[in-house]
Formats: sequence, structure tokens, C-alpha cells
Amino acid sequence: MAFLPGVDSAAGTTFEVTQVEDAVDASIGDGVCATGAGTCNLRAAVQEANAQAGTATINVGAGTFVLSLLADRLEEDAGGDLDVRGKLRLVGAGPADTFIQSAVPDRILHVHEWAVAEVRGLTVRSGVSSGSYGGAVRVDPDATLSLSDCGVFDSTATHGALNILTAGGGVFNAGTLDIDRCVISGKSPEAPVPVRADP
Ligand SMILES: [Ca+2]
Ligand SMILES: [Ca+2]
Repeated sequence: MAFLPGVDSAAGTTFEVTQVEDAVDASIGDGVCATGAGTCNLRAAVQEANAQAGTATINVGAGTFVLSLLADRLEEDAGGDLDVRGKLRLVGAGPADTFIQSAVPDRILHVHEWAVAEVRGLTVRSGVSSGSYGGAVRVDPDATLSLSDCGVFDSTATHGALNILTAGGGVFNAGTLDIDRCVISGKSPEAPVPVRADP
């Protein structure tokens, strides 16, 4: 039986997101999800989770969480997509209740090399990726993502000479990806191929 890395089942740090607004953590690495206003917002929770040694759980309730901060570089954690760099479990209230969407030109979720993420119970939508595969979700080489009870909608991607038809409008996977009980579609009709996977 092949070994697949996963998030730890033992209880780790848990962050409860209480705000739908997009805001950064005021002190990354102190173990506390807190913006300058003292609230725990989704981006702040992801930033703090990335600084944890073990698996961090982020619980987001029902609501529409709009990624609205634009960093100077889109790969930065402080803006654009949510960059997962550690071991993360992200849990929503259900795909019809919890929505994460973007108001800036970037995707929603990027699981970076060696990161392990479990995402369930939410819908991501309105992602845009220019020059990189994966309009809403991207899984890098040597990264692992488990998606369950989810929706992926209304997102597009372009990459170089390849047009949006094949760039993975919804999800791009170059690592390990498990999908269970999810509905995934690209933005129609612009991105009719919602999932791209490269070996
Ligand atoms: Ca903090
Ligand atoms: Ca980002």
C-alpha cells in the first residue's frame, strides 16, 4: 500500500475565522490568528497556519469570503490567492453556504511544493489565473490536496501560447489530488476544460 502524506489526525492548532473581509495577520508566527483589528480573518488564518509546525485547522462559517487584497507579487501571501505552504485543513459550512471568491486577478487557492492540504465543505469561484495553469485551484509538484464536498465554478486560466481552453479553468494538478463529492466546472463557455493534470 502506497504511502500518501496527509494532514495529521491528531488535534493541532485550530483557528476560527470570524470575519468575511480580507485582512492579513498582524504578527505571523505567534500562534494567534489576529489582524491589526484583532479579528481572525481567512487570510490571516492561512498565514498563521503556514507558520505552524504541525497541521492547522481553519474553520470558516457560512458566508462569502472575498479575496480583495492585491500584493505587489501575486505569489505573496499578503495578497491575491491563498498560498498554502504547510499542513492545513480548511473546513467550510458546506458548498452551498461557504464561498471563497476573488475580486483581484488571481486564483483562489495555491497549494505549494511540499504542502499538504485538506479542503472540504466550501465553494471557490471567480478565480482568474494569467500565465499559470489553474484558474481557481493549483496544486504544485510534490504538493498534496484533498478536496471534498466542494464546488469550483466560474474561473479561467491562461498560460503562454496555450489558450484558456486547456489551461485548467477550475483546477490544475501537478502533484497529488483527491477529489470527492465535488462539482467542478470552468467558466462557460470560455474555459470548457475545468481540470488539467500534468504528470
Ligand atoms: Ca498572528
Ligand atoms: Ca497569494
